[in-house]
Amino acid sequence: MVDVVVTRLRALAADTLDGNWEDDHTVPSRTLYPHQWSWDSAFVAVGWAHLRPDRAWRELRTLFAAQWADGRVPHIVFNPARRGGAYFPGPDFWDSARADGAPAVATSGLLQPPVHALAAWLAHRRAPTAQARSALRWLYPRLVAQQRYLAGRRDVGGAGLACIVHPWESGLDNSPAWDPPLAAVPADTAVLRAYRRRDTDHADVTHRPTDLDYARYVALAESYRAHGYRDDGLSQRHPFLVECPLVNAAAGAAEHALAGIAAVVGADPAPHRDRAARITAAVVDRLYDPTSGTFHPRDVRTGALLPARTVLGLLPLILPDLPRRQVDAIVAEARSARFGLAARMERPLPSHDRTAPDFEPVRYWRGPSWINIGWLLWRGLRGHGHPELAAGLAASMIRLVASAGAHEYFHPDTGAGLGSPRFAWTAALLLDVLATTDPGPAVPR
Ligand code: 9WN
Repeated sequence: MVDVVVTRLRALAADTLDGNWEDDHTVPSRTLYPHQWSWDSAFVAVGWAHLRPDRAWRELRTLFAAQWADGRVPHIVFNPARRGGAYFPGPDFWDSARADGAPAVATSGLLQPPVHALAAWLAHRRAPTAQARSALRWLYPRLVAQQRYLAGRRDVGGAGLACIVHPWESGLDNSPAWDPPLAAVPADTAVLRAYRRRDTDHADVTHRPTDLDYARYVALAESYRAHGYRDDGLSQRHPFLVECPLVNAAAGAAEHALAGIAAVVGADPAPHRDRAARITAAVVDRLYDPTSGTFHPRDVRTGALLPARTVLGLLPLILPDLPRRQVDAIVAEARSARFGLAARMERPLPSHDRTAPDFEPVRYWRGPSWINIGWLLWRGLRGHGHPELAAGLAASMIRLVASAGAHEYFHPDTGAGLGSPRFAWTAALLLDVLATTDPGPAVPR
């Protein structure tokens, strides 16, 4: 019976990925997100590696073909066949063609968490063929350039961590983590008279970021665009500068993955190990708060840690060399009533502290459960010797998709499917979880 469920889930995931495939990349969702997104592509490559490794490599090659001269990997690569008003902010808004070092294809000027080296490494481990080695040889210098950009131009705080200049760069756009620095961004919803949001054509308005959030997103993007997306002088002029635990933990995990990739392509792994150790030390030093016992983003403009206890605080667990003290602290935080992680989970993992007054169960990154976040934490738990908790989380994720489908996100109490119904990374990462897990009796029969 369980095998039947697993077979059905694999078919659903394969069908979802296939339905979102667009010749050389995968769209996150056919309705809401009709272009290529950066971290989505990395997660999707992990899934394609189980079905069609050729597509995993194609996906990553398409994304990195749009890398900027300075090494940044843009958070959106626009599909020229879909020009026009399919998504806001679209290519005309970003106007990348006018920026120095932008690629020929239209892109945004922002980045997203650098989970690509990890994805490439996992895809190679799943199918270590000649095709995979050749793709890794092509990707390696580009992945290194991506890391160099983060560690160089984006180290605005000067302490060895990358800064994000927009909440979209965290991937967790309207997380309560960003409320204090966003509140300091001058914006007026009247700006939205000049533009039209497209997200609310396809998704329930109560599930999405608010108009005030969007006004601030637009103001920040316009400010960065006005300076040609250059990073010099950010500390004097840019209104949002934050060191994010996820972006930096992903950068550290990327150096570990690059050490593995370097060995495959004949490069020296040692510098990657050194950089990984430095990033982990900086993440602990700058973002861990011994009083709260969890990680927080740091606002570089004020110097303060941002107080919300969101799921971002758990994600440094993906660092393989995270010290035991912080591993234990994250596990305690994850097991608390705030997140409810358990060997048998009663409810899905939320994206925000469910005991907080600003927890919102249906509004995007302010409470709902997301499979990519669960997958990252699941990997961290397995890597740090917590197989039972990892299995509990895996069973919870499998249950969500088995009962609601490959949705974009899920209600953190009821497990109901929310957002886009055929979402690429949900399908992709579910395949990875299924391939690594014995789902056991937790899967509904
Ligand atoms: C802005 C594509 C992306 C994800 C992000 C998610 C959402 C975009 C939006 O969709 O962001 O980048 O328009 O809301 O927050 O994590 O990569 O799936």
